[in-house]
Amino acid sequence: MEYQVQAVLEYVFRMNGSRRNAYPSIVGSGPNACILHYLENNRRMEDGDLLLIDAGCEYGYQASDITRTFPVNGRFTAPQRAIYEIVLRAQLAGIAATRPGQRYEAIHDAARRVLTEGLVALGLLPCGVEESLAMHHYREFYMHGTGHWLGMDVHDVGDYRIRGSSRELEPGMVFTVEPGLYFDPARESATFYLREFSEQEMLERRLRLGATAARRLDEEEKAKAEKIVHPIPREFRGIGVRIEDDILITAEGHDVLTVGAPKTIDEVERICAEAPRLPRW
Ligand SMILES: [Mn+2]
Repeated sequence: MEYQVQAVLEYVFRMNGSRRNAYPSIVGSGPNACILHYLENNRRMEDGDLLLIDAGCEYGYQASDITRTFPVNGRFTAPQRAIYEIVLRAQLAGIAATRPGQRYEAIHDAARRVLTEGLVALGLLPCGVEESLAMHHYREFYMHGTGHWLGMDVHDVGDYRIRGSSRELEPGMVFTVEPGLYFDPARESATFYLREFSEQEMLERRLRLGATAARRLDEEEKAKAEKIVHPIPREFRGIGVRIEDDILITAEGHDVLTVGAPKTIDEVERICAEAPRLPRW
């Protein structure tokens, strides 16, 4: 059961001196990997499922926030592997963009470009890479941001933009890099609207009009735009993958604080095949 995996994980946290979790553990298998804030953790895992674990302990009053996605039977299927590789490439591209002086939003830009390239290559988006980016079509399968500040709280305080422009990274800043892709098990197709927009514009509109009026205007624009209904092949439905690390900006570049957690397909499959190593009481 998912909650039994949660119990083992939190046992390891406690046995290593962490009194609390940084946030409620997400242990989502199969279709539950596609639910961003899944907290029930009450499903029986099945052969062929992916298991998405987003969990972090608090230690010395500092929060951590790590996500890894595992194949329940120890081996990724071909479609799972294809999606995992795209998310991993996007995550590495996001991390590679982290250094002092870089804009915070460069991380999201790098990650969504790689996700879009991968989705286009798999035939999951109806247009080319540049058009898909300009129209934000990746959002059908990647509906969250690429990270957040991390500190005494898991979504720590701090501005992401100052006077309208993205903040520059400075040594000592800590944040997460966490791209993902999610394919609802019941969704046979996605609707893509042919209209370009900038996130900056949308942000300003929301500030100017308020969330409700901005959403209404957005719906009106969508209704007027041309659209393409594009199929989602059955083999991808029900796949949810997210990979998340914690990054410290240093004087020279960055330090991946969670580098010890297996991440490549080979590393993940290898650790799935190993005998458990639980701390003893
Ligand atoms: Mn996070």
